[in-house]
Amino acid sequence: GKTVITYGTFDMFHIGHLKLLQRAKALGDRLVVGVSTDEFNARKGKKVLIPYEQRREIVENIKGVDLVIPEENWEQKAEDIRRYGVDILVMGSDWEGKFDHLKERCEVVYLPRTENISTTELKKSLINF
Ligand code: C2G
Repeated sequence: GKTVITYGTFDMFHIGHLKLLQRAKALGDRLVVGVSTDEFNARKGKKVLIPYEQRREIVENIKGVDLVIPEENWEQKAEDIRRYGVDILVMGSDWEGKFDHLKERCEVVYLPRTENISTTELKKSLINF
């Protein structure tokens, strides 16, 4: 069967994350998800509200997700593709082109982001809630 991998922070899990994971899984038979650790997000310069352990537990319990691994750095993708026998790397279109160097190792697919939802927007709407 085909193994698909994708990576993300998945902070304040929302419909955009769900639709990405669903579409990624539809491309294969097994879906591996790399969830960014709190330390890696700090290095990404990305503020995160929900701690890694909770983000990981939520993603692990999403139907269709077969394995969750920690994403600790930018460099691990090539190793993960080898280690998990990955056939397809899937990312949302905001990453378009950024992982083309991995095309030597597996298929790389960028899927359109889901409109009108993002963690940033959710945070903004919470302020006035
Ligand atoms: N996404 C989406 N639609 C949205 C929001 C997010 O399709 N409205 C997708 C993103 O394109 C990404 C995934 O959902 O593929 C996870 O989004 P984030 O948690 O924001 O991921 P990010 O912090 O960009 O981390 O090494 C890659 C990075 O870890 C990606």
